[in-house]
Amino acid sequence: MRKKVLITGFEPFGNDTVNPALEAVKQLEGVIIDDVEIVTQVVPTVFHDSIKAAIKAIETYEPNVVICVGQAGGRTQITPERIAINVDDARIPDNQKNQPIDEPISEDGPAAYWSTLPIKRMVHHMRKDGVPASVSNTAGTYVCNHLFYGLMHYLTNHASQIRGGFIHIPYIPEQTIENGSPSLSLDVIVRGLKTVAVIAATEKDDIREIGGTIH
Ligand code: PCA
Repeated sequence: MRKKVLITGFEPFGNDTVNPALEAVKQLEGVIIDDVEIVTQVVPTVFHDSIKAAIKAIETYEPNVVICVGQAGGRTQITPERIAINVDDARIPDNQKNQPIDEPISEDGPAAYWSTLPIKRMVHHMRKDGVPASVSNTAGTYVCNHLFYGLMHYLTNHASQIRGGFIHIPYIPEQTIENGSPSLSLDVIVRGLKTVAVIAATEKDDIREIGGTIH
């Protein structure tokens, strides 16, 4: 039976005019790999509006799996996030000039939600395919963590059979020409996200493999 994976990507934010997540979703729209169909949604880099856009897409597409993707400048690998925490603490304003500081995302929500994607299995398969990848234990406290928390809060309360999670990706080379930050080519990022989509859609259980961090 065909499985549908919704992948969301953020618009550029801060000083960037490009967001690799947006560039990746443009290439992933409509891709079909075996029995897995990818649909995509662009989301604004704005607190609350990003959650609304993702929920609207979930209600429209009724996917089996939702994977939200955002840029994590400075990272060297594709990083499935383990956990979303219930706090907004913005270091820079979002694209609508909101800058919440130490505010809960949901007043009555739990402190955190786990990703319900098989994060270590996704890392394992990306690495096997030559794509640099690791599990991340923090999605930060900006709009990405906010969307991740809002997604899991919605899925927990409305549609628990849909699995969801978040993946941060590095800069692409065109963003790092002057600043010397690490980057991954868009081709490699797209390849990694295709692997992730297939694994997330077809494998429910995670694997037990060393991959934690000391700090
Ligand atoms: N990255 C930001 C928000 C949008 C994006 O792509 C973050 O990590 O919060």
